[in-house]
Amino acid sequence: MTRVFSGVKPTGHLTLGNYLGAMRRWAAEDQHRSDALFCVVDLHALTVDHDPARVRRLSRQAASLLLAAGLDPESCTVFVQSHVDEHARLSYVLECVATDGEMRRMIQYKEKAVRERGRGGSVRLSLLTYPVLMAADILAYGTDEVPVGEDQTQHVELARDLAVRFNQRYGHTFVVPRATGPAVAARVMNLQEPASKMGKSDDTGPGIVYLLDEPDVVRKKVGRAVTDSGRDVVYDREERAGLANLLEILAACTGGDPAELAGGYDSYGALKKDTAEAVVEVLRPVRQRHQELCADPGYVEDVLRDGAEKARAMARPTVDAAYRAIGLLPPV
Ligand code: AQP
Repeated sequence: MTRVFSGVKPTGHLTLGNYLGAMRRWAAEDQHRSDALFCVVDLHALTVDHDPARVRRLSRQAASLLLAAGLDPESCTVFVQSHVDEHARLSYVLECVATDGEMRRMIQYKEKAVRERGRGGSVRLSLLTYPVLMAADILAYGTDEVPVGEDQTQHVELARDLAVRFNQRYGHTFVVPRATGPAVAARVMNLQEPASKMGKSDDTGPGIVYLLDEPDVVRKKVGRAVTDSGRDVVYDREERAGLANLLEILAACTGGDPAELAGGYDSYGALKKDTAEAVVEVLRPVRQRHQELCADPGYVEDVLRDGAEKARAMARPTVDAAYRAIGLLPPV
């Protein structure tokens, strides 16, 4: 059976981009057709300036939102990365096959390094090596497919390269994974800055729809989305980025095609109104289920405990095999 692995990083409140680009598909498709693991990748949240209490809070919330989005522990494994030591164990070994040049070429590293410096901070070494830890997340489980939004495909490519290189040098150890992306909304853009991705750790609150935003907040944010000074509604990602983003969000929420949907509108106002309502409807069940789960924290804890146990058992043989293959002495 196909093995699927993916995760979310608790660096902020989860967004519509996380949902449309990744989580919705995990719940609707991946968990049913594959042997899937989904993870709150909390170690990755330590790569930028962070508040420990906030990371803990966001990790719990992310786990609860994964379940609220429809992940069913009967169908897949849901767990927290730091609860499974194998990720960090394998990461070090993969650092021994990765190069610093590869790390410095990663687009997310370059963008986030600039942002961290702009905020007056320094760049943590872990931000540079983060893609290696992500490769370890993926390779530890013999993953075939990694369903991600567009921003993560470069990191999955790196995981592929490291798997191939390791296998060539030290003998076949890892399955070589591939990224899979959604047909629409692979890259949901910031409503206020349509040239930038809607990112959960950005500073532009009004441009980001969070999964737990109240319906009226969603309406306000979509209603105030930056478009352009034109009047006609056309789908053009290059020239009309703000408009294209709204059409893609609407298409992703209603199952339509962005270019075809554009033909049905003669004003920006009507498009914004329909997009806002479509988003409100898509998020309604997630918010409701999240509220129910908040009232039952013991359930979420049980899911995470069982998930970590299953994940550990799945990862250990591959990570042990990698240790042997690269030349480490087995424990006596
Ligand atoms: N704007 C987006 N459009 C489509 N997909 C997106 N994803 C994230 N943002 C968008 C996808 O969501 C999954 C989980 O993302 P992540 O938690 O690993 O973080 P990220 O990719 O670094 O994106 P964020 O949410 O913007 O976090 P920060 O601000 O911390 O960098 C991934 O599959 C991702 O592709």
